[in-house]
Amino acid sequence: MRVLLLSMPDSFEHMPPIAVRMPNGALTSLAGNVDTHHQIAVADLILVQGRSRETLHRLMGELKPDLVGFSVMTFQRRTAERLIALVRELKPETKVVVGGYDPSLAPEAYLQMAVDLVVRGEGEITFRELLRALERGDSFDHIPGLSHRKGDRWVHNPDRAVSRLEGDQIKLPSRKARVLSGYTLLGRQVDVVETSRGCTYDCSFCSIIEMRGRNFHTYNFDRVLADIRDARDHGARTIFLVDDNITLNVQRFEALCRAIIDAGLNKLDYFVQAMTSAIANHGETVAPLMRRAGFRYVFLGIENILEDDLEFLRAGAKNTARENGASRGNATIKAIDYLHRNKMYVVGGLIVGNPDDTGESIEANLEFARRYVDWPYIQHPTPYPRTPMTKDFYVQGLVTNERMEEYDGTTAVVRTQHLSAEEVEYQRWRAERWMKLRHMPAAFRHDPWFIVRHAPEMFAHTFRGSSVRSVLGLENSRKAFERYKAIRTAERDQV
Ligand code: B12
Ligand code: SF4
Repeated sequence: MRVLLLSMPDSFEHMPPIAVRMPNGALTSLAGNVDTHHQIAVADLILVQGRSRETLHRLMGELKPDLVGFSVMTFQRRTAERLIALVRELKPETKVVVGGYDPSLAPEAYLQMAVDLVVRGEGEITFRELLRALERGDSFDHIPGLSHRKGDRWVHNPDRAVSRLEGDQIKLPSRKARVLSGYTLLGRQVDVVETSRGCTYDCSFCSIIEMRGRNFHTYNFDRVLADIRDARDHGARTIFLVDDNITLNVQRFEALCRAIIDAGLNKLDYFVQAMTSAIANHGETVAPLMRRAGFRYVFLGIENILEDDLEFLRAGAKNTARENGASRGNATIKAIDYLHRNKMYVVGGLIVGNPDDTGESIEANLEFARRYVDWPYIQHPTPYPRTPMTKDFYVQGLVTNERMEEYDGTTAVVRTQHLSAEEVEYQRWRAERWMKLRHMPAAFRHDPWFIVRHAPEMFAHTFRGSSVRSVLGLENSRKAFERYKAIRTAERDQV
């Protein structure tokens, strides 16, 4: 069969496409796990942002797919719906399948769309079985994890158990299936690699538990190293490890760093997301190893520096420093210190705008970010489908916006007991732009040519909506904020 797999072009404020165009790891993993006679093409539409329609038009003409698959996050739902309509218009007999976090956790949203099939949860095996059934004209009834149409009703097959990632149950991704190019992270070609799946924590804002339950499964190191080599051989100079929580087993993570060093793969740059407690409690050993393995930016899920907010986010445990088994308070500063001493940069993930937040509590978090983090990644709590937090926000009557295309994490869609959603977002936006600016010299030292060539665009993106007058303080910054919001609204409507 001829299959076209697409990820959506929408990006959010912290991922300006000029500097960050990351591949979607799900699609190449699907491509690597179907029977080899199928012709699979993977197109990450972030690479053609602003030209998605034309590109899809072209690819549909060239590839003439029998099946088109869409990988969708919640904030991309409207874009997906529009592109699905385009596929239908161009080739009505093509089957359409959707998968990823949004279709898995809110399948009901897709049942009204021109969609034939929904893959819920992990996709590799379900998708392989789906292609076999389509090819043979078999029934779909025995494929776990699949929702499908039967006459005018939808049938939701039972969930598929999560894969244990043992042996070659899940084969390596197929990067050669990609038909677009231009991936980048600050000017270096980037690729994504997984070493594990799952997490056993249950942070209230995170979709992972509803997606796959509380579990943690790992790939063996031979497979991980082969995957990194394959990414490198396809041109990558930077690797983003996309595990849900790679630091859940710190001993394993340390062994992985050693394996990367021993395999000579430490010339590549690595980006990773880590838990503060893991780094704080094991920093003495893990941080120097990370440095030697080539880790450069570490996204720390700090979430919030105030205990009450951490309790609401159910993120206290993963932010606690321990000594001799006893709790020693918030782990964040200790974790940051270990990373800085080992010359890594900290991307500080913070969530502001929780139910009890006041202007002062938000400012305390912003001040923390100014002082301690190298690159701010500050978001607002966002009620994604079926997370525990979503329930809490609805019970408290704090959800003010149900336009899913705005659920991108930097648009405040809930208010607090004390502040409007708009006020929360304004406070973050106003502060964060300047924090980003401060990181430019460090980025310049690593990738001078990229920064020289693109600094004006990056600056313009960071200060979107601002004018010379507003930067000099001659115009109220709320005017600039309104312009920024208008730019974001127009940008969301690109498809
Ligand atoms: C790595 C990651 C990122 C990375 C890299 C993204 C990339 N291009 O790969 C970065 C840091 C850039 C990122 C950014 C964002 N992310 Co993110 N990210 C993740 C993370 C940690 C892992 C995703 C991953 O690659 N997994 C590995 C792949 C193989 O698994 P998978 O994606 O689940 O795919 C499997 C199935 O879903 C299914 N499948 C997926 N697509 C399809 C398509 C078809 C056709 C089929 C059949 C099956 C299928 O099969 C796949 C293989 O089993 C998750 C989960 C988590 N713990 O936080 C969040 C997560 C996906 N991100 C999320 C969000 C919201 C974002 C942001 C909007 C903002 C934010 N909160 O950071 C931005 C948007 C980025 C943008 N486009 O501008 C949410 C999505 C929630 C939702 N309901 O939409 C998650 C779940 C985190 C959360 N808040 O709970 N993210
Ligand atoms: S530790 Fe990370 S992956 Fe695990 S539940 Fe919390 S936010 Fe999600």
